[in-house]
Order: sequence, then C-alpha cells, then structure tokens
Amino acid sequence: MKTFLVYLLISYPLSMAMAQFEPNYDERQVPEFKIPDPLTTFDGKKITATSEWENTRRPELYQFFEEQVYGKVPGKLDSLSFNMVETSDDALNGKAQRKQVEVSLFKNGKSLDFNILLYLPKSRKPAPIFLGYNFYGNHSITDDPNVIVSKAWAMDSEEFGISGHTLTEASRGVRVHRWALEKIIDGGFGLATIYYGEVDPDKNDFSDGLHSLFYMESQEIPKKDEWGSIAAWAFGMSRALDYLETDPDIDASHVVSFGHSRLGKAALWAGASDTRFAGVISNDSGCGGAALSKRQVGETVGRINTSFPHWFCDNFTEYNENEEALPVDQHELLALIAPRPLYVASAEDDQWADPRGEFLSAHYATSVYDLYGTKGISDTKMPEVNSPVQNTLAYHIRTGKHDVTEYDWEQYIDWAKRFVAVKP
Ligand code: GTR
Repeated sequence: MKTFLVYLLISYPLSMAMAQFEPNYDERQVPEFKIPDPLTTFDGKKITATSEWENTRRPELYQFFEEQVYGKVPGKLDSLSFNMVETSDDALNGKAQRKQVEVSLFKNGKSLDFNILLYLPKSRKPAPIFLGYNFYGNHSITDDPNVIVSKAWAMDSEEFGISGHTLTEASRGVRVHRWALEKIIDGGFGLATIYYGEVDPDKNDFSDGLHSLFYMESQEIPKKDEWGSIAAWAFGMSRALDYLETDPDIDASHVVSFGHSRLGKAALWAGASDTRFAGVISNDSGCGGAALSKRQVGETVGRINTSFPHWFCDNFTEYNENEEALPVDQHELLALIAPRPLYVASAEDDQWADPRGEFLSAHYATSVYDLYGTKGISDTKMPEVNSPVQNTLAYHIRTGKHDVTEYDWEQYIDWAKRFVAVKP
C-alpha cells in the first residue's frame, strides 16, 4: 500500500506534465473558441474602410504581435555596408549570374556579417526575387562548387556530415531538392538565400548573433518584450532587402519573402514588419507561423516555447497552455500582410504543423483581403490535396511530408507570375 502511494505521488504529477504535452490530432478534441475578428478593434469598433484598417486596427494588431509574440527590435543599427565577395556571369550552364554579397551590420562598436547568395536570370533584368533562408549553409542549396562555405555555428547533423558545429564540403548540395533553382531561373525569377545561422545561431543562447549587438551596457538577454530569434531572422531579411534595393540587376519592388517551417515563421514576420516585401510564402510554418494557436492541434504554444525558448519573446510564455487568453490568433498575422500576395502551404503528413489550422488561418484572414477588393480563401472547406487555390491569398496542401518540394516551387512560381511580378 505504502509503495503504491509513493508510486501514485511520483507518477501522477509526472503523467499530468506529460499529458499537457501530448499532442492532439483529433478534430473532436479541438476546444471551442471564438475566432478573434480581424475587423473589430480590441475595444469593439467595427472596421469598414481600408483607412481605418491602416490607421487603427493594423497598428494595434501589429503592436500586439510585436510586444507579445515575436518581440521588438530594440533600436536601429548605426550603419550597414555591402561588399561584393564573388560574382560570375556563367552560373547554371550560362543561364544565370551568381553573386555572393557580404552584408555587415554595425551597432554599439560591434558588428555582424552575413552572406547573401544570389542567382539571377540573364533573361530578365531587373529580376523579381524569392528571398529565403536556408538551414545548412548557402553551399547546401546547390552543387555549384563556387559557393562559399559559411564559418558560422551550425547544428550538428549526422545525415549531412556536420559535426563540431562546423560546416564543410560534406554538406555541399545536401539540400538541393528544397530549392528548385533552375525552375526559378527559367520562370524569370532570381533566388537570394542566406544561411540563417549567420544572422542568429539557432540555440538558446543570447550571447551571440544579432541580439548581442543591441544590448545596453551589462544587458545579457533581451527584455521580456524584446526580440527572439524569429524576429532577428526577420530583421536579417529586411537588411538583405536593403542590399537588393541597391542592386540594379534586381527589381526590389518585387521581392517575395519565402521560408519553410521555423524559417516560414520568420518569412511571415518579415512580411508583416516590412511592407517593402511585395509578397510572402509560408511553407509548412505551423505553430507560431500560419497555424491557428487556439486549435491546439499538433505543436502548441506551451510546447514550442519549451522546446525553443529563444524563438519568441518572453511575454509569449504567458500563453503557454493558455491559448484561450490570446486576444489575437495567427490569421491576424496573415492579415497584417494584406493586401499583398500571400501563399500559405501545408503538407498532408505534416500534422505537427496542423494543416487544417493553416488553411483556416488563411480563410479567416480573407476578410481583410476582401476589404481591399482582393481575393483570398473564401471557402471554409479545405481543398483536396494537390489542388491549389490561387488568389492574391493562396493556399495548397500537397501530399507528402514536412519539406519543400519541386511541386511546392512549381505552385509558387506560377502564382508569383500571376500575382506578384506580372511580366509586362
Ligand atoms: C520543429 C518545430 C516546428 C518547426 C520545425 C522546423 O521541431 O517544432 O515549429 O519549426 O521544427 O523548423 O523544421
């Protein structure tokens, strides 16, 4: 009896803690909740005109996401500079121009460098661009031997031959399949990519990366409402856009921020926080990205803040196991991008990212696209797999797993031709 009691005392709290983190995939277990209305202000005023959206509602929503979810950028850079490190007119069998540009950011006597790898179609100048981070270094997205291997900290990966947190030749080309580079070039677009670890290493350590440049004296971590890594990556995308604006080979008024998964969250926040981005693509961005948090399907706010304590600002932990208290949901992040083109994509086997929650989020953001007279996802029923719905706000769910595939890129290129950078 005594041992049984001891067993109960130990195992009960443990199993409760585990139960909290047991992911739900059952639609019947989704809690009932009211979708916050993008077109009603926090104090209950209805928004009926784009001017009211732009002057009242959008700023208050933006402020909420900035202070309570992703975190504020604490101040401005002192300066930044661009340095062309390498260039060739004979990339991809002569079809493309390659450029490798080092961007240096300066603040408080400190600096940080990151490198943009660019492939530009020779057939179209200036070229519209897809700009997105990669997970394992610029050299991982292509077999091109001329792409410089980053010296920045990297996540170890047995699969890709990465150990000691150091990138080497072993990982050249390991992520070719995620970047349909030839199709992008043939479609008349350029690709700009950056290794995300150069902007902020993806670990729960705020002593390095972009954050450290902005600290006040004796500050060691961001304040509760200051940026986590996602906001730092988004900031890096904006600084890359600063460079793109200076390059005459690039049509900087047609740059689409693109990202997969955690980097899809960053692409969305970049698009929301910097309206110079002409369009946004969220590929399988899931929790804290396109998926509705209040559904609590797959990854939840509590779970993501526990596994990745450095991604969001500290204030966001208020909503751990407490999603019902959120006065917003992620469809309102999507709405911040309106009326600019936005593509939300899911994968059927990526239940962790809650495909239905990503779809519904696009659907519930549609009222703001409607307000501008642009088309979104008006249907409440999810489309069949591999049957994209492409409007200014687009959505697809494809077969397969959490990944970026050739199929995804085919849709993005087609859609971007129709809605982002229409050829004259
Ligand atoms: C997972 C995380 C997701 C998603 C993913 C990724 O571990 O739970 O939110 O960001 O990583 O980035 O691949």
